[in-house]
Amino acid sequence: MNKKPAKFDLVVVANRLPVDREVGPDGEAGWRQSPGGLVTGLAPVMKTHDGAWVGWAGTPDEEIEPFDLDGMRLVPVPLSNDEFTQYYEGFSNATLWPLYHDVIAPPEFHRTWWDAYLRVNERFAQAAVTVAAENAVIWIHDYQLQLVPGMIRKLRPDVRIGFFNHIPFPPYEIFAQLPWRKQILHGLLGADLIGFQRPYDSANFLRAVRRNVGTVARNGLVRVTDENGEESHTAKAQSFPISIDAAELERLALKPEIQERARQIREEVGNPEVLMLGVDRMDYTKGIRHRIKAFAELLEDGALSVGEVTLVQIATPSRERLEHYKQIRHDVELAVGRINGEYGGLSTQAVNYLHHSFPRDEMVAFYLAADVMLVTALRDGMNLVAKEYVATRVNHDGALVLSEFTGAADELRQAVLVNPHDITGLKAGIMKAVEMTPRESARRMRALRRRVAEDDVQHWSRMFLETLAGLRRDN
Ligand code: ADQ
Repeated sequence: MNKKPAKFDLVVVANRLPVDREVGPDGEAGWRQSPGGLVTGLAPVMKTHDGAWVGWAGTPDEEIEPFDLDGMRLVPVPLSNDEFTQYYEGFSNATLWPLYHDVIAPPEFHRTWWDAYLRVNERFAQAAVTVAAENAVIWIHDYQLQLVPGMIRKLRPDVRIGFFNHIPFPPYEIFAQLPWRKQILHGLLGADLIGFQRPYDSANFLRAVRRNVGTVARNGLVRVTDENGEESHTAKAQSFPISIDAAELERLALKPEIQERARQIREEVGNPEVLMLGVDRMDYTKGIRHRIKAFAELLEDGALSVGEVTLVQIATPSRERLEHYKQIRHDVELAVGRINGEYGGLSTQAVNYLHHSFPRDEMVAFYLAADVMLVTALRDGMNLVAKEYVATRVNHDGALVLSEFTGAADELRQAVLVNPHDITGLKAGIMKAVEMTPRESARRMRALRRRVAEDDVQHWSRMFLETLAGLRRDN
């Protein structure tokens, strides 16, 4: 009973649809928009542009008809159980994810995973062109779908194609390990505009293009040729650092009930002088172990003491069937157990560890409760947690300790920047944040907040789409 036309002017393609399944009070299953940053950034343009979103609904072996939600057409792409294992867990998260994050864990290369990646990318491309109107804009997201731009260009030369990579693009020496590096580059070069988080990522990509595809890249422009050597189009690579819905977070941070909840959280952990917070997906890229090690050494040295200081570490469950994820969870839980055994008391914990997901309001209450936010990723495309913390500090207090290896560090220069591999330096960074005077905190926080408020996620999606629309079409 859809009244909307079957063709759309703006089509977003991402591995996941921006919805979660929800069972209503009547016991009927329905859908609810999931609170991700991507949907926040795109919702306004989706509504004004007659937009469709193509993606997987989250359960393998399930066929779902397209449906409408909150002014968007949602177009589910099915995945079989084997495809979930090979395309998603395998090629996306056990090959590409570690390869693109500085090989912190060793990537695995399996030809059967690649075959599944190819097949699933083809399905996403087909689904996207089926709903794209003549001359539509198709915006593809992230490392799971790097072949889709090239596939769409072959099927539909009339559409404009944008691609945005949410994770880093690795230095060539690492990328070169990938047996299918040429296919990936050709896939990405199918786009008119290829967006990255940082100029560094974009430069890495252009270097890989120069080394493998042989086309000359200048000012981020690549003259792309087809299989017959004929000039096909110009692709542009550029950085567009993603951000958050800063105004919405600020609105939540000003709500009296959320401020009250922040006070309760402090009370629940024993009203320490300093509450330190870590918020991450449970992922080996996030540097959770390094952070806990630095904290343990500070307790050992007597620089900090339990009772005065506590660390709240929230780690969302993630990719739990993969070996390296089982390992990191095991390592973190062992380290937390050790510290608490060594330094905790009956009613005071050194580390308060929570392995769950929380609603948005509760996350904001945690940010408000924290005097020091610890973001110590070993490599991270951007890191939205750092920006979220800043956006909620409506009283201009608190200090952010931020890894140099996050995209966010390019913009958030007034944070206490650290190299998480250097445990001595990390300890010094944590102490600097703990001992920072209110005046110094306020000076830094004001500058950080200005940056996050100006460059929010709406600005990000507008910049990307305007740049895409403004590119000269020469084919
Ligand atoms: P992620 O690796 O998931 O994102 P991040 O950017 O920090 O990392 O985003 C995590 C999001 O999940 C944040 O919005 C945070 O509030 C939320 N979150 C974390 N723990 C939670 C919990 N326990 N309960 C509820 N919400 C929780 C990838 C890339 C990043 C890039 C983003 C966006 O790896 O580098 O910044 O995409 O492009």
